[in-house]
Amino acid sequence: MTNQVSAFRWVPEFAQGYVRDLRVRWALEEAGLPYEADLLTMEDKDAESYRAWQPFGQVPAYRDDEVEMFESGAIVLHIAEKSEALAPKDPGGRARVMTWVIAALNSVEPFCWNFVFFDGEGAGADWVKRRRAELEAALDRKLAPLEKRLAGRDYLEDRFSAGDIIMSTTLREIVRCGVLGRYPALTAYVQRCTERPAFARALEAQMKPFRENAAA
Ligand SMILES: N[C@@H](CCC(=O)N[C@@H](CS)C(=O)NCC(=O)O)C(=O)O
Repeated sequence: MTNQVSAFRWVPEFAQGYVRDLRVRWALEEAGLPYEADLLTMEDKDAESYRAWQPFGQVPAYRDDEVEMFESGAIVLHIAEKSEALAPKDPGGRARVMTWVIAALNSVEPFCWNFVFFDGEGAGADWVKRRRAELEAALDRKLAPLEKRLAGRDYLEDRFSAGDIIMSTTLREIVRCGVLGRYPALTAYVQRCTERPAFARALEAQMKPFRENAAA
């Protein structure tokens, strides 16, 4: 069977280009593996059949001949097992890739997500105004060490890997809120990663149905 990735047929403009199936599409593009997108409406995601595939009714979910799974980080790690384009062969190198994937999802993404919320649904709320500085300081405690790590390096390790897919898509979320601009190495890193041809193909594949299904 062709590798399948679930994605939305359409999302509001602020989310276009940021939906997390992008990570999976990008990994598949880097690995040179073909796939088809299973496009969902907002109603489809609540169907029992989809919840059996992705219990939270979110995207992405993924299946191939061997597995059926969800969670973008887990899926990208699974694809990395199939392709040296995403992880080196040696166990030490693979362990480092897994480490960066989990670091991005567990140590960095929750802090970035606060700012996506502040500038979206939370914009203007009193508690956001009160807590923004404190949460920006918490985010800085994650970004400053990463800035140090990436100064003078192209990627998190000595080559591009699945870790860079997850870390750069995580950091890319906060470019819009202006916080990343204070970190030149991280800004250059996100730009370097997202200039990769495989990223451009993945982004276009996500955006195409949004254009086609845009409300008239
Ligand atoms: N931890 C999950 C998060 C998935 C996620 O947040 N998906 C969003 C799109 S980026 C979604 O499906 N939102 C619709 C909803 O929650 O109803 C992953 O990385 O796969």
